[in-house]
Amino acid sequence: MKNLIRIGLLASAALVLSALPARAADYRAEYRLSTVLPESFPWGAGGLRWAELIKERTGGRINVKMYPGTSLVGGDQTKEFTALRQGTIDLAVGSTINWSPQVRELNLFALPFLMPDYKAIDALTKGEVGRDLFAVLATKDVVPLAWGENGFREISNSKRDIHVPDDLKGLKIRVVGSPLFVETISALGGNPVQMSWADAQPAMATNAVDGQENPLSVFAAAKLHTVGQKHVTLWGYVADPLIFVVSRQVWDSWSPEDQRAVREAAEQAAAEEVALARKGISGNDDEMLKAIAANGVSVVRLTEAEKQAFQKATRPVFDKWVKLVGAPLVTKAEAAVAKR
Ligand code: X2X
Repeated sequence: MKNLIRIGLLASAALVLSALPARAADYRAEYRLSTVLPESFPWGAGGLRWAELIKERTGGRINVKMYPGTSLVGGDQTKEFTALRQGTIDLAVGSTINWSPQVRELNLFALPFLMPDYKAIDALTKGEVGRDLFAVLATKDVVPLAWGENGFREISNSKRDIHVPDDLKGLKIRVVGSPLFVETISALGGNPVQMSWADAQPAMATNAVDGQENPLSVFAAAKLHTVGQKHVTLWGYVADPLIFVVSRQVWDSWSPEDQRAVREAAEQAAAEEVALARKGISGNDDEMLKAIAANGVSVVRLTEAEKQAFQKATRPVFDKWVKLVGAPLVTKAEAAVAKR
């Protein structure tokens, strides 16, 4: 009888314990958050803000440290997603471009001229397409939480203004990530050279490459005019969203309360990051454009008619990649853009 009572007590104690939220003692002292760009860029600022909000909202139970420069994978940003799956990285704010070698659907955003304006980006990330892509990511050992933004990628170079595809002839343009970028620049007559962001700046400084393509927020914060980039063309051919994710294994080790806190922190940090990424280059706000021009950079804004020549030249690449991205997803995206 005594034994039975003892077993009963032990069993109920175990039940009570298992119902308690995971204790901070079970948590790691530090979780590693990867980004490509540091806090002087909207991207890194977003990562840091997320870490800060996580600390605040979990009462310090979850301590996240940001590692910019994709330093956890030796600067090779195309290996970031694999490192997340393997446990070298716990959280990330990553670009769709850098993860596209492992998640082919993410090439969607790099289909040339799919998204004509910011409303089009929002129509995709905030709609069914965004949810579909999160569902794909959820099958690959990560928990996607929110969409951020790197931005519309504008082309720059050290040699001349670009108005027509022919102006790209012979220009060596640094590109990153997916072969889709190599094919797009090639289709326009340029010479694409694939390399990491870390290698790109020295390559520009030494004229190993003539140009690159990145959002204006990146151009400005990285001071690309100081590495010879004196000509920028606003063509908005592609935009790369950012995705806030946590590795599935790490996520599962957290209590439901803490998971909620981390999700809400991601949503808030991402919203703030998108606003920052668009500051000075969208709506009526052209402060950043003016600052770039004031540094002696010639800024060319393509008219819709001028854009069409680039769109036409890259159409075969678009069509080829529809199959790789998945035709139903592209059709859904095109419909969402059309009715934005
Ligand atoms: O390497 C780039 O061009 C950057 C910083 O924009 C990305 O990581 C996609």
